[in-house]
Amino acid sequence: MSESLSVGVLGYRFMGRAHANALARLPMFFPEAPAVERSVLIGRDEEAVAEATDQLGFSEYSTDWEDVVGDVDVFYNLGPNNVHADPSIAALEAGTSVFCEKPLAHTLEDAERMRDAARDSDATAGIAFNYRFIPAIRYAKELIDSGELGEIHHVRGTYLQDWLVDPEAPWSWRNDEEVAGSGALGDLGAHTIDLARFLVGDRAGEIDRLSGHLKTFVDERPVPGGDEASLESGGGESTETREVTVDDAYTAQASFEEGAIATFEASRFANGRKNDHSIEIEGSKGSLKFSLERLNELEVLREGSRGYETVLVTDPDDPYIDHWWPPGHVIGWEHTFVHENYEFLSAVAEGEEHTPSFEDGYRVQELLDAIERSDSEGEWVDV
Ligand code: SOE
Repeated sequence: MSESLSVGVLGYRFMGRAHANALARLPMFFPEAPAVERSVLIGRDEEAVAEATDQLGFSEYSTDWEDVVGDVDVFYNLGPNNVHADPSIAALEAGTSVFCEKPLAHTLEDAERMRDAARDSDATAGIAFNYRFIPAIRYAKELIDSGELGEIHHVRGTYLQDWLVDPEAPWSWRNDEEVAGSGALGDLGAHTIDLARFLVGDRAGEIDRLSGHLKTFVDERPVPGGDEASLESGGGESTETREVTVDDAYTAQASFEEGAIATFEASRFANGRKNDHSIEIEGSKGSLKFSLERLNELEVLREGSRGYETVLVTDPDDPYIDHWWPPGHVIGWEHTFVHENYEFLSAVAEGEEHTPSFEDGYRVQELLDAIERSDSEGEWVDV
């Protein structure tokens, strides 16, 4: 391996910018992180990828992932869900480490192939569940692991957005089952289910039984522009419509092996909620509440106390905070990407496994799949 890690990134829109920003911040704020070269940016639209290459600070671009995955030390797969499997598997087979956006794949079969490829490869494979890397979430995990909440009884997770509540909001690949696999369920629910597993899994075990319900409120939407780029960005105008083949919202109830029970919900129709990812956990001794809209805070109920206290998680000894600003100088959504990139690239440089792994991504995908099965069969399913 060369002195610095060369990185090839597939995807240059929302997630491409979030990860490129993280890579640029690392040497400034995490000087102990391995050195990284933003080597190749990959995309199908040559003009757009060339422009993004300059903007995001990459050395060159390619329009074909097959030319890149064996030539770099690390491959980031930030493309739509149906292009997660083949490029990631090819990279792992070539000994290239892979960081893949969530959900792991658009089908359980592809997720299984990816999990197996990661098992068979000596390279590091990680899934980008960025919300695990919020300092307040790490703090919550420490409280739960140290037994401060006691036995876990309840987990309640919601991820609420409203960008599709307007029936004229444009169709995009996120509305297409063949590309995305599912809608709010895979895009948002994957985050919540991963957080639940991360936070309480060591005490409550895995989710072993669940029932799910999926809902599509608007089943046809106007197609913008016509080309791929405008489909992604929502730009352009057209009178054509296209069918929505995924859910706009889901709800699920679940039980954990050790007896805790959970409810989960995500929606793109929660009018007034922009990007609110919340999790609440109640245990025999204490409880906690977290909302992404106040991501520097954790509400904690401690044993013997009459009410919740709000803990501002910005002290130097809070996870990752010593890398940023003095106490009370809050951090934001983009910092979660810096933290996860730091952990992932450090694991790559050390030749170690990264958590969350492709195995974690696969476990989440099994649960997403079980929620869909439960909805279509109309009954609880064992996982
Ligand atoms: C969807 O709107 C989305 O961008 C997700 O794809 C991300 O994973 C989530 O973090 C924010 O919302």
